[in-house]
Amino acid sequence: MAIVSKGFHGKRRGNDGRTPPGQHLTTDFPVLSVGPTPRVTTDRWEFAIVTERGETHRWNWQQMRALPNEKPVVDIHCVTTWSKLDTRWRGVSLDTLFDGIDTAATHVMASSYDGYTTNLPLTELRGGRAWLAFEYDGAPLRPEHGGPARLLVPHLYFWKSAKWVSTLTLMVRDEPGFWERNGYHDYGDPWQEQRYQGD
Ligand SMILES: Nc1nc2c(c(=O)[nH]1)N[C@H]1C(S)=C(S)[C@@H](COP(=O)(O)O)O[C@H]1N2
Ligand SMILES: [Mo]
Repeated sequence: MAIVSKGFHGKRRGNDGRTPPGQHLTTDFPVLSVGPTPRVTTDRWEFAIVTERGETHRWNWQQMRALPNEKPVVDIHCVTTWSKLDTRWRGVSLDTLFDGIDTAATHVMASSYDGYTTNLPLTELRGGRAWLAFEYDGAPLRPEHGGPARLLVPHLYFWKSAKWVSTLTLMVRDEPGFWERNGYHDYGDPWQEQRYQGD
């Protein structure tokens, strides 16, 4: 009897082990935005982390760009079922931005220049797994993809990666963001298929 692994002739999607259940791979880069692209220029750009006590830590573009940055190569997964492998970014690790900020918070609300919000547990933004990304594929991040800078949290569904992010608000309890109030999952792990509340 020939030894042929079942997976070899199978038509299962995601049999590369990198495509979460219910996802298919794409090579293009779809744009998904709730509203129009806000035009934010780097001379007006500002990013802030606000603690649960209301203390605000601010960076303008030059200050943010003076921080050490990294070049993550990561897989991204959109809840609308596309996944894209080996996407290349450049950005500041959120560990660097949170460094020296004293907080007892458990959750974070990310808010963006277009009014978009999304909630995440603080631990998901730490440990070298999340970035404030300002380059994609060797070029400045294009406005439709969140430029000048967006959150990049690739281990969660891509709606958690807020484009045009302006503020991270530290919270001592969880609160739903825009899509989460509209039925999307609070956590959003693509490997657990946490698409909707209750998944
Ligand atoms: N500010 C903002 N961030 C956002 C969105 C948005 O509408 N506004 N859409 C989210 C969704 S649902 C996805 S899938 C990704 C899409 O990112 P892309 O347009 O770069 O592919 O951005 C996320 N971040
Ligand atoms: Mo999405």
